[in-house]
Amino acid sequence: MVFLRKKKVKGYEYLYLVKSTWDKKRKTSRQETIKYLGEKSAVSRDDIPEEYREDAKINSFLLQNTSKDRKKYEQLIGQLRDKLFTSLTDGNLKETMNVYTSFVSNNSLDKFYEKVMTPVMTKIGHLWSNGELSIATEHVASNIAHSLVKVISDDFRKSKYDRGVVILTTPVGEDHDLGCNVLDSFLTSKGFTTFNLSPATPSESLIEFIKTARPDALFVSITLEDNIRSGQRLVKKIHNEYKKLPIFIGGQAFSQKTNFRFEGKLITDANMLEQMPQIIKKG
Ligand code: B12
Repeated sequence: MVFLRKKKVKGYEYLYLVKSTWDKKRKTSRQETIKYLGEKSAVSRDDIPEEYREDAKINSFLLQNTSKDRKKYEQLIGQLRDKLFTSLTDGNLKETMNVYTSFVSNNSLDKFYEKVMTPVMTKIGHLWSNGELSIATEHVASNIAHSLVKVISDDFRKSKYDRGVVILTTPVGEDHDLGCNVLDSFLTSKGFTTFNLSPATPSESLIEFIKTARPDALFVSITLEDNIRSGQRLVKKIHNEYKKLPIFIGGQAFSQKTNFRFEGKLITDANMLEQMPQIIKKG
């Protein structure tokens, strides 16, 4: 059984998705946090991992908690997405930075990436594929998005925490690397040391690199379905060389179909940044 638990800290309420299971031996129930969802008024259905979204209890809880605050929050997100869309397509890094700083003054970095930036990139992709946005404008927008993520990452790289080493890459053929850069910047903000080898690292180079970097985890990001095979080959080769290295695979390629076999852990929930440090720890 899953349910939402509230915790109050300094006047704010925070929500956690919790799983309760019956421990036969001890004859008591055991509770495990599946996901931290964030500040109550900001939590929406999208934050719930897909497999629990249809749970009646969770839905009714969310309905009850659709407060005025939530509506205000959704409006704010909408406005920020519009501003970000304009600043990215105008090629205006300064304004893009302003949108970012105004959001993170009250919200977390993962929410910025998941609720603001990634949906804006998706919109840009739609407009581009429908011929409503030129290739040139799409390139400008994507380059500014990369610059923003780089500024954010560089800022966090000064941190002295040492929570582990992570390598990130995409398989050969995959040029989309903003996903890797976003993961890189988020993990850096959480105190991980990252080596971002994206895009498209050949497996031989990666095998050599792992020898010296000695990572605690490897992340493989795949955007195009056509590159899943290349991803599977890459993961297989790495796994054969480093049996104990945890390998995580994810990205847009798995937004429609998810039944792919990898010699690693496939993560298909798109909104999972906040959980990553815990997932890496569990290996
Ligand atoms: C920018 C962009 C490009 C840029 C990429 C620049 C770069 N250096 O990255 C350029 C112009 C090069 C490009 C090229 C192409 N693109 Co393009 N591109 C995009 C666009 C607009 C944005 C992608 C993006 O950066 N998103 C933002 C990032 C942050 O999101 P994300 O990658 O999903 O990552 C998040 C999660 O998925 C997750 N995640 C990602 N990886 C991982 C890994 C793990 C382990 C985990 C746990 C989580 C995780 O975390 C991230 C944060 O939440 C998308 C539109 C869209 N829907 O996204 C199209 C899009 C992906 N492109 C598309 C296409 C068709 C192409 C081309 C084939 C076009 C062409 N004919 O040449 C080429 C292919 C190039 C190649 N070989 O890879 C299509 C793909 C359609 C499909 N489903 O197959 C899209 C969807 C556009 C569309 N609507 O048609 N593209």
